[in-house]
Amino acid sequence: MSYRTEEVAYVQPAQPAASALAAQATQQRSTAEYRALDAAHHIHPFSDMGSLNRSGSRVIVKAQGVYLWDSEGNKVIDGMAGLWCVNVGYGRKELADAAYKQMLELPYYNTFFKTTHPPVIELSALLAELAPEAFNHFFYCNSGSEGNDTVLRIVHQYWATQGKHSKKFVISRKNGYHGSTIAGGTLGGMGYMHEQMPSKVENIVHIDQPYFFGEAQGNLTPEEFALARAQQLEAKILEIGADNVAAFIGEPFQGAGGVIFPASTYWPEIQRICRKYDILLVADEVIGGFGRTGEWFAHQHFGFEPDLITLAKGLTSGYVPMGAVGLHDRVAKAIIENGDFNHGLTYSGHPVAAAVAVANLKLLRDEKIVDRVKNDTGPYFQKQLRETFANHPIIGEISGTGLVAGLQLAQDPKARKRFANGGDVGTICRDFCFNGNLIMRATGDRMLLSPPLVINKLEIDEIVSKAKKAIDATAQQLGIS
Ligand code: PXG
Repeated sequence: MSYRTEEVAYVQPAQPAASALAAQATQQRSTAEYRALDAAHHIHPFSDMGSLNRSGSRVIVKAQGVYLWDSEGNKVIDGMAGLWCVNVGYGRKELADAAYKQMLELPYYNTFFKTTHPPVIELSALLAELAPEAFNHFFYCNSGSEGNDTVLRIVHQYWATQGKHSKKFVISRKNGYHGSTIAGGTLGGMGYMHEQMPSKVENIVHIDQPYFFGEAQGNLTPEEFALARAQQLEAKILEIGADNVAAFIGEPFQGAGGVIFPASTYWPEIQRICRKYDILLVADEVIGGFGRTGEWFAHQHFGFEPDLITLAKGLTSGYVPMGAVGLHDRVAKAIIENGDFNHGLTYSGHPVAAAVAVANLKLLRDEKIVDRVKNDTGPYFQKQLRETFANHPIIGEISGTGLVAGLQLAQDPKARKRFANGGDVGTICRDFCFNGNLIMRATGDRMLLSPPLVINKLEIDEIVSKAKKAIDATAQQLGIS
């Protein structure tokens, strides 16, 4: 390859007609060619590449609203909003326009060295307007994982400013998910990720999750069980020593871990314990943030007040990568008034990402999309799921609120008995969904739904009826009726 571009006169290529451009943009090669090239050169995240390369990936070529199209022309309804992120749905021109305009105006400048720029200023002011009252400051990064790395840095700095240097431990939960950087992976409680990590971040420990269906013993009610699980935090703090504990982090509801919704007793007790022992409370809002539960932030649904919130995904509806951490005033004050905070990324507050985030948040606000999830589509979605699967022979529990749900597949729903070989049945069901042109994610034997927040009732009906078909087919394959 030659880099001697100065010798080459640049010739503007002839512009193809708009329709030809669109065809090119969506598909330039046959499915077989795409698959062969993908297998030859692309390592996918969280995948067994040998087996994937043998079967071939599904090639997604375009999207609009709540629908995706693959390279074979199949129209697929996206029950997962991409990976829990495309909150405003696909194809919103406002976001593309914001990116285009910003790229021409100022595609990049940094926010180090005493500089800033309009998009990041507008975004910060808008987030302060949309977030709960005490959240007025935001630090930016590119992803949820980096957001949680940033959380660790802020927590550490906060306690240093308070002169409490021994407060180093962060408590998190088994089966929580906080990303896949070394810090995110350590904070998360996924054993299969820990096994493959070269090393872990120090001073991170885990307590049990509030997973009632799978882990409650005896005759505990969901409320009693959730309270007991929250009280494990207190036991862990006493074991480590409150002077050594810096923070507790949790997703208000566990997303990747299976849409696990704790009973109402859980978060108030966690908050009480954090306050009692002077421990920062961090809500990882990467999935729950920006309307998923019908509130702007999921911690508002559960009624607690965190000190830090991690944001990503719905911040830009996934159109471009961006993450952030929101700081409660009391934490922000300590960070602002105590000298250098030595943390930052080339793309902290990237102008194009910030411009897209602003356009996205304005859509969520001005089109009253979050309100609709709370008062209309969310309740409808939950009702349809609960009615459709009432007394279903392999559905043990439906969790969720707003536009997020987890369906527990179970051998004996009434006895809360799960299938042996956790995950096998989920995979069978997931494959039926896939073949039925519904994207529904499986975590073990829980089937997860988290559609774009702009979904309408007809589209909700389509998801629910396709999910029913897939779950019925799964039951039939298992010989259960
Ligand atoms: N926190 C939470 C609560 C998340 O769900 C992250 C942090 C990390 O964000 P980034 O942007 O670094 O990926 C996440 C991400 C799945 C799945 O299969 C879930 C996530 C990511 C990829 C796959 O459910 N959540």
